[in-house]
Amino acid sequence: MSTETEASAAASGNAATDRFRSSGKTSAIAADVERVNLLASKLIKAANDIVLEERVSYDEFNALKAWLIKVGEDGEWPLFLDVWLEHSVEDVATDHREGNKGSIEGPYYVPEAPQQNSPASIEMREDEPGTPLLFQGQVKSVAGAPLSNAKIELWHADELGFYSQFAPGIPEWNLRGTFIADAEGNFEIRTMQPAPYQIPTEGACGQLIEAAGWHAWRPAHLHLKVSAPGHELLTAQLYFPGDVHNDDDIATAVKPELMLDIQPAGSGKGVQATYDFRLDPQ
Ligand code: MBD
Ligand code: FE
Repeated sequence: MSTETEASAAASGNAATDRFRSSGKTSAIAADVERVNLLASKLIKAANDIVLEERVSYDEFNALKAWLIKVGEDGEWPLFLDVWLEHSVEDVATDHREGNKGSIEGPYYVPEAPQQNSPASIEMREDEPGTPLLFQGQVKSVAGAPLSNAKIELWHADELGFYSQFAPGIPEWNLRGTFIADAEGNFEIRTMQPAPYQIPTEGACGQLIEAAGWHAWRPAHLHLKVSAPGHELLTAQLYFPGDVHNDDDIATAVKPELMLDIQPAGSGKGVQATYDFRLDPQ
């Protein structure tokens, strides 16, 4: 493994930790004593039950202690929690919805990416590697009405699996953008097809994956936040049919409803990916 990839893994963990700290998400935490008591007690009991049932040794206990310390040192708490826990939180948060299924946000969202009106091209390097992808579709209500003034935030990895602002040497807003659909909710965004993605393997999360004999792959994916006035914000990921990791995503974030319809591009260059969103009323 090269020094460069090691450097980028450490940097991406710390960048994700800094991003979370400055996201404002922690300000919503209310200190409800009964709720903390309930959740903390259940978590501690679950851990103790495992120790007793599996007869965990002191060596194993100390390995856990060392590993938890390393998760913090590597800045990988956002990565760890988003990969192995966020999918259940997301299920609970959205199980009332009749419209679109969503998926986890993950650790690499950055708000306020540069905004353009559709049709548009996402920001990318002049020599951005990969297959051109035309991402198109329509934003509608649950009842099927087109939603004017719909907004689509799109972010994804490049063809090497790196996210701008979390890997070094990539322009700040590369493959990130905010797009306003037309009056009928239609959008057309030109980008580059992302590759299957391996979560950073050099830090504490990678150490766990290797020690447990797992793999570090997520299928190729687009990340989105879709919104329209009077409707619930949808955080989602979209996937490419046939990706070998659609069935064994390390982050358990694939749902059958989140598959893109992929066709050869009308222009003959690259592919077009179509998806229609249905947003629940607020
Ligand atoms: C990603 O790109 C991602 O989407 C998730 C959920 C976790 C780690 C990296
Ligand atoms: Fe991702």
